[in-house]
Amino acid sequence: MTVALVNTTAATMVPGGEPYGLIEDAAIVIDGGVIVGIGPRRSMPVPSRAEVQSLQGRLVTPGLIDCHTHLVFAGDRSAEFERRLSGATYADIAAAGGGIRATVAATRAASADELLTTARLRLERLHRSGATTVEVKSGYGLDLATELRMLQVARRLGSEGAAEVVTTMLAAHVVPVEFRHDPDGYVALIVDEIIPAAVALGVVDAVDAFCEHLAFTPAQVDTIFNAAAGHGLPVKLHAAQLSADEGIDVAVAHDALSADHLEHATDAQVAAMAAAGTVAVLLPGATHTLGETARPPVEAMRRLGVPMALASDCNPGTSPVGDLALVVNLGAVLLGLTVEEALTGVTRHAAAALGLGHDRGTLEAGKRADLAVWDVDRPAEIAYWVGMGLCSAVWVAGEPTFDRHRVA
Ligand code: DI6
Ligand code: FE
Repeated sequence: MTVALVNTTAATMVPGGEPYGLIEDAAIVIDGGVIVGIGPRRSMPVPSRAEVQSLQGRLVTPGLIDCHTHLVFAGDRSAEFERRLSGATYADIAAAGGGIRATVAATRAASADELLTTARLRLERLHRSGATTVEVKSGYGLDLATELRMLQVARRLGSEGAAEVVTTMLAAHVVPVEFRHDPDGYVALIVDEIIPAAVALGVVDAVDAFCEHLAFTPAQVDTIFNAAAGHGLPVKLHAAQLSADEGIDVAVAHDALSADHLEHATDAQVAAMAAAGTVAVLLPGATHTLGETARPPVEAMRRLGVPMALASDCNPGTSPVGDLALVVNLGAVLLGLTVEEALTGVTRHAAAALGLGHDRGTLEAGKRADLAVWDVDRPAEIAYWVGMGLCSAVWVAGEPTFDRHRVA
């Protein structure tokens, strides 16, 4: 079926022309789930067989892409949040048996159905904030069975419709208690058993690790990335979130898709990322939730041309965030991105961070017809309004998944 969407302003996010790649009074022609033509309506040939639909004057952007989430998990850490508000630190809570370990215990105890039910609700909320592609990591299992269960649940979510899911193995999130005296033994388990089993089941699209003094060393990350390469899997890294080390250098050496967090990245590391084309994934939800004062070196990234993506980091400890419009706001307000940079961060650059830049992330002919439709006149409003829920319709691969105006 051919559809032509009209009566809309399109923020195509295609670089090089108008800010936001803006097209006023646009027509978008969709065929077979793909955009086959987009341009000003007066100069856009609309095939006579096309079903013409009005977007009622609303703004349309590419479907948003959340390229870093941990949205499969069990348990509840809102009490930790309350304790932090009254003075406890993230480290105090971890030392008292809370933090990531609490989520690992709850996730190990949860069935696939339980994980699926809670993760589905989170994915649905992200989708209703405009997300059409969502990356989902494992990393709260830290044993073979639970890591695989998390990834199977993520795959299943992706097969249910709504947003498309891309899966990432993060068995190297932290060292599980049972390996606390033998972290290299755990790395060997990841390399010898967990990654190969996930590959055999077809549930893993990329491999991630958390490089930090309280997690894994650069040398351990290097070992894990070598294993990923042996299976033909791309890699990415949680790097320089809490302290500086050589993690980013390891990521660049392995041609990582992205390095994420980066609050403590050095100038030399930013330059190395620019040279390698590594995407910087910035996660302002964690900055906000933890009240962190360190900021990623946005000015150096901008100057050297490192592509900056933004993501929710949706997780129960440091970023309980499930709305990409809020992430755009936080990227602008907390990290100092321009609104155009922030919107590029959840579209074109987020697609690049997932290795999907060839088929999504902008509105242009040849890309998937993944669209978010907004109750605003100008793109800047997506960053400006907070908590307004302004995404009013989403299309995935040429099909509307919901439209609040039409349902009303
Ligand atoms: N960095 C983080 O901020 C989260 N994981 C990571 O690698 C923390 C996740 C949690 O506290 O559950
Ligand atoms: Fe994360």
